[in-house]
Amino acid sequence: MHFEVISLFPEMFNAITQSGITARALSRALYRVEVTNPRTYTQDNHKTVDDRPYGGGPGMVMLIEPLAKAIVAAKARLVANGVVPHVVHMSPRGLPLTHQKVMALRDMQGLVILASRYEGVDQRLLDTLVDEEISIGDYVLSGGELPAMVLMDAVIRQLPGALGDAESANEDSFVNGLLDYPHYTRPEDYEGLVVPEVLMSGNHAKIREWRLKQSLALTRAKRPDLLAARSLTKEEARLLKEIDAESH
Ligand code: 4FV
Repeated sequence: MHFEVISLFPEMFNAITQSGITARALSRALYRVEVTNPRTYTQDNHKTVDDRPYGGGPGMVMLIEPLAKAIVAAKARLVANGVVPHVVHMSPRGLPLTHQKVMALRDMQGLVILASRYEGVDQRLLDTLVDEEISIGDYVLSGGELPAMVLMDAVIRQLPGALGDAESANEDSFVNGLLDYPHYTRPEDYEGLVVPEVLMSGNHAKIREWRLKQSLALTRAKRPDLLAARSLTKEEARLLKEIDAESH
């Protein structure tokens, strides 16, 4: 996977290239990342990348030229590496980032990710060079860098070899379409709060069933929309009936 990121704050991306699973994956060459500052593609002394909006209104809009040149150069680098580029702009106006979307992006060879700032980007750039807009949630941030890193982190984790056994467990939350079950570790008794007995039983069938039931109960309570979006196995239907019976 080749990431070509366009951002006014390239140094922010140290957060994923210097730490943790994403840093390890980079050191193992599971992906490559290049971050370009669009100021590189300005001609004026002030390296201007924004200007006032036509039609008035608050804030500034990012100029098309520096961004267009940066995107074209990034796409050319991907093509030169035999990679088909897909251009993503991080924006509250985008489609929500979901596990399904992460998996679709993971299967691509190269992503150009535009992390914008200010009020937004000249629409003509979006109309001509951006393939899709993706949002990480219905709120407004100061820039697209954190959303870009959220997307990159989620995609990198899905690259073959990125996760060892220790990390792969918490993939379950959205792989099976349910919220993750509760986790416990030492001590067995913390100020009188004890670990559920089933987890100490060594009975793996019972532990698996308990975890699935916990996931179903949590998902029903907190994200019924996820349950509605998936078909249930016979076992899940049975467990949900038990949950309902126990809650009345
Ligand atoms: C955002 C989001 C987001 C909007 C204006 C950057 C900011 C500023 N991106 N999901 N939510 N972007 O808030 O992706 O330019």
